[in-house]
Amino acid sequence: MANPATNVPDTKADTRGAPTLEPTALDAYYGPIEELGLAQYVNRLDNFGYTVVPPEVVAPPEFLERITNAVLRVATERTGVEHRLGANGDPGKYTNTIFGDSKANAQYLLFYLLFEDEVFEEWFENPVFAAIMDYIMCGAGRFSNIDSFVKWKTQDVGDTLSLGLHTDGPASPEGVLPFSHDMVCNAALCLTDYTKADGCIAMVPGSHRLGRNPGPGEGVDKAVPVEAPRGSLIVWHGNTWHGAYPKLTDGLRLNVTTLHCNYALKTQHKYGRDVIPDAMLARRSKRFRRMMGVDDPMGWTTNGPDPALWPTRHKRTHETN
Ligand SMILES: O=C(O)CCC(=O)C(=O)O
Ligand SMILES: [Fe+2]
Repeated sequence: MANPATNVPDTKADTRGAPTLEPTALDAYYGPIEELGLAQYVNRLDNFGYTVVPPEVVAPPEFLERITNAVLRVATERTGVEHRLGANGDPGKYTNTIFGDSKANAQYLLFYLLFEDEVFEEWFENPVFAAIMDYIMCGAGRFSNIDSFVKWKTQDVGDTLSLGLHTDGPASPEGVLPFSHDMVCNAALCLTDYTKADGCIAMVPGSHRLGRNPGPGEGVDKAVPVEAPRGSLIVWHGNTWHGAYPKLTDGLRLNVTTLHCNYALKTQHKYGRDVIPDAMLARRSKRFRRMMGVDDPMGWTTNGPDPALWPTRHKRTHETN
């Protein structure tokens, strides 16, 4: 690899990619976990593949109220149908094809929430959430999306999961996932209680250690419901097999879901320097700027990479503040 400033090959100075253990980087991402008292949650995350952080550790009730109201407002505006927690959902005029027929599947995804309300930016800045995601991604993460799954009572109550088991990670064509590190990880902030009858998420404990996607129907008998009160944060590794149970009760199951990905991947949502306004960056942390990929050095044209943006080893991606 050439030094981008001089374009001269300089193998001595360029050690990116050399597998070295960096205790300072490990401290940087484990330190906040200990400081915030989150060790027990990441312990379960690493052993079972997922973890539940209780509401009192995640955010105050006022924050939960604000983010719930924001999601309900966006749902109402996009669908043209009034949404409230106690009533079943309706995609109305909001069409996206992620779940095929949303009415039949009794759920839809509310995409691209970042620009809908400042409360979504604030959620990205939550210190507990940030510490856990930075720990998993070793500081090499990017925000990939911020969505809400809007889900209600299904008419077609089968004996199986209503969302089949899958992982969120990009696999090889053969379905192999990386063992060494997470290319993605995911988190759901529960805006309603999660119970099996209410259609909670299903996880296969330990499946993150298999390093591959499930085959058709595989693992369903080993899936467990992740029951958690409103305000809980459920976090899982990119390799963890998960799905969801059908909702058997009236009213909404609502969340805010935020996939994170390694900086080398494309983000699901359109973020980056072309879309994140300066005003948003001005009111947010340096971490927010980095996680939004604002200084992504890729996308070179005739002059190659911009030396000001080019990372030296992982320095930029490991910035913590
Ligand atoms: O509906 C659910 O709880 C599962 C959603 C899911 O698979 C995801 O957020 O990646
Ligand atoms: Fe998923």
